[in-house]
Amino acid sequence: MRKIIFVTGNAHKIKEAVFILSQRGITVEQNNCGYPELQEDELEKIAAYGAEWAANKLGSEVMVDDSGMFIRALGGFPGPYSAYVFDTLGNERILKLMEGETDRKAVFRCVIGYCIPGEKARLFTGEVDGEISLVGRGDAGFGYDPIFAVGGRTFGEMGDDEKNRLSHRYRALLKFAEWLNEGKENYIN
Ligand code: ITT
Repeated sequence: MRKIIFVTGNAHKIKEAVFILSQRGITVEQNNCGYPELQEDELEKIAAYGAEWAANKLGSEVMVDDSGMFIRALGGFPGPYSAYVFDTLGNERILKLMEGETDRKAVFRCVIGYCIPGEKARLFTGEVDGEISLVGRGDAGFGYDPIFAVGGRTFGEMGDDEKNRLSHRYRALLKFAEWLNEGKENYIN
């Protein structure tokens, strides 16, 4: 098994990454050292900076995950500010902002940053189209899961199994795992 250090303070992300990556021969170990989250307008820049910073600090290869929910009717808000907005407004206030809005389309995006000390980060992105529900539904998962729906069901209503087969994180981690495993095969041959 290939082991990767995942630098995040979010235990739910670890649980999802373990679920997805263990099936692909990759073990995940959490490191809580944190990294400076740039107030940037692109998830890619935040993930690249975080991965490079953490790899150099820990002296080992690492992965980080920067995710955000982009609501079309709100011009992509909260997007790269999703963590701050979740902490300050939360789901109920977002639903209030969306009251009376008929365009409920939203996209959840995940950027995985992977870095070896002294090198540039590599990025793997995944996204899933969805809709902001009219009310919060379901208590599974975390964060925006109760208000982000795919195919009529919120992530909060889905079990781990269902979310982890179609989520933004699943799609990004799948690309990451394929790339890691290809590298490994090339190395063995
Ligand atoms: P780290 O930066 O320590 O990894 P975080 O929770 O701050 O953890 P993000 O900045 O990537 O992570 O997350 C932005 C916000 O979006 C935050 O409030 C998360 O709870 C939320 N979020 C991220 N992924 C999510 C998912 O799969 N489902 C629901 N909410 C999610």
